[in-house]
Amino acid sequence: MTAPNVNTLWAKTLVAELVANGVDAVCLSPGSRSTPLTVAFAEHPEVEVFSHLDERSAAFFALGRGRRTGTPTPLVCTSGTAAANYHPAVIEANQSGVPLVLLTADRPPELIDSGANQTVDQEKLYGDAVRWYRDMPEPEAEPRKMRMLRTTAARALAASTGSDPGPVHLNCRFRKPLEPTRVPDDHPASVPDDWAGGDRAAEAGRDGPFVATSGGVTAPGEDAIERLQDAVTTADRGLLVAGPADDGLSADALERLANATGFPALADPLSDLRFGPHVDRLDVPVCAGYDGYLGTDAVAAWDDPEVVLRFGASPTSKPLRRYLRDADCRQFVVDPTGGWPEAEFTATDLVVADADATADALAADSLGRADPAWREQFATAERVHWDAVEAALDETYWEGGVLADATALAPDPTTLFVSNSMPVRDADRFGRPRTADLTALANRGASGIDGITSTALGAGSATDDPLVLVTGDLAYYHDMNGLLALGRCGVDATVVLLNNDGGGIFHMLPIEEHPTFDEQFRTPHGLDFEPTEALYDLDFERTTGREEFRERFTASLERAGTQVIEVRFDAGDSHAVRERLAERVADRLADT
Ligand SMILES: Cc1ncc(C[n+]2csc(CCOP(=O)(O)OP(=O)(O)O)c2C)c(N)n1
Ligand SMILES: [Mg+2]
Repeated sequence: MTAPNVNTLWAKTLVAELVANGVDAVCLSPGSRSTPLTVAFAEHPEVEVFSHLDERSAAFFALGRGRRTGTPTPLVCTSGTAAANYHPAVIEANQSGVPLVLLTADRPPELIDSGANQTVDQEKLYGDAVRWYRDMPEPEAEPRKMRMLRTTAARALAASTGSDPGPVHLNCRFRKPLEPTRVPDDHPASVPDDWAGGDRAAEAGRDGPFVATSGGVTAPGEDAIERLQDAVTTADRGLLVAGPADDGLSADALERLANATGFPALADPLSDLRFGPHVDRLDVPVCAGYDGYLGTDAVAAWDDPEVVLRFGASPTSKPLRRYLRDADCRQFVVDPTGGWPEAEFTATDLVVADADATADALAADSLGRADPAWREQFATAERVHWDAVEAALDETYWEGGVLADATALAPDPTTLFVSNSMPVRDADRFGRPRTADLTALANRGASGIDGITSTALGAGSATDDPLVLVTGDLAYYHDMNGLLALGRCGVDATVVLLNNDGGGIFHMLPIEEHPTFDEQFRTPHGLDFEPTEALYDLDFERTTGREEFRERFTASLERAGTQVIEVRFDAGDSHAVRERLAERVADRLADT
């Protein structure tokens, strides 16, 4: 079959090559200039199509899928501001290393800056936020260009998923006709009758990818392993710190490293090491209450660690970041991308290598085990912290209590998405380690409160796990458009809406005392979110008190469909509970 015009040939070839390289889904948004790509994706039998009306939500949805799976879901939009609406998600994908492939349609080059409709400068639109950019040439039935097209598709995916994953942008220019209509033989967009079938790069392609790309794992150099071994074997007190990472240190590698060193492991909820069967298997404590005790006077009186091995991004917990800042010791940061994820500038060694490869190379030799008293200090602090949390849950309910309950009650397995602001911090401080396979995710690259719902639903669409989203009211408001994906993209979720009527996080800042605090920072809005039930495919439920929340949460996870469970709090009260708890932990630790 010969394509009816060169745009159709070009788009079909591009899509075929993406599919040959593993793409199996796409996020499409309506528009005219992108017609060739939209039709090629929509008609491909092996591509699952997620249709989004709002490009901003589309990009966050694709981000969620990429974050959950490590595989990009391409995005297609029309020219103009549509492409600019991808930008927030591109920034997040860049800063948290999530694969994303952006296919923006554009006009032919002579129309740039000409006053032509819906025409803007899309060249390098996302600046340095992409791993790779190509301004695609105009489609043409020409063998070398077709080979370039297929090679570019393979290269885009390789750049997006390689050792430093992230977004890739192909700006795709099309001249009319955009639809798959046959043009006369003498039309500039015509494809010669025998051409497409005759060139191996065009419709036929190859058996499999035109270019098969393979990456690899960056192994640590011998010098790095020697430095690590020297530091670890001579240390009585060491720590393993796993920060947020979608594909960081694995539980198996952590287990081997923890058992070889005897160092306590501090696991960020977003590290994938806070939850899972390994939690019971390690013979060192998997620490998760550190946000509650590292800032106390009792801990300040402990000896500093002598060595810290850090994996993943900078930890969510501020007390942990401060503790690492103040510890006078050797600090190794292991990062396969060489991204220096260390904003306190206290690292003494950067190891540019895969986390598991580094852990395994290190654990292969006998390292001598850390001082048991050091481990015991952490084990005791953990007990004090979690006892205090349990006691508080019996007495009162606060936003953090919801995170404690949601992480404790989520079925095994669950994909748990937590919004920025207080939900992720409360998940960090109150999400107790358990053996269930919870995949906790958040947008911590740029920590925006935009696109939270869409990212969560994207992550949920990519797995059979039940999906739980815990979000604040401003974040829920910010991405209400994203709720359309529930019905349109067939995603079910349990959404916990912590409604404290504004930005509760600002209570933690000195601005709380300033006269502008309420109007300009906390921004109480009084919005009633119940009407989202009538607009979107969801049931809206309001709860009060712990027991009712626990019942509804559990029931929601046993039901089909989406339930938004709103729990109302006074942000100041919740904050007071957090402070009381911190004091209690500090007092009890001082007594031990
Ligand atoms: C897009 C964006 N705008 C503004 C901010 C600044 N900001 C951080 S937290 C926050 C308040 C969030 O409120 P909510 O979602 O209700 O969570 P809460 O603070 O109540 O826990 C704001 C406005 C941001 N991070 N991202
Ligand atoms: Mg709020």
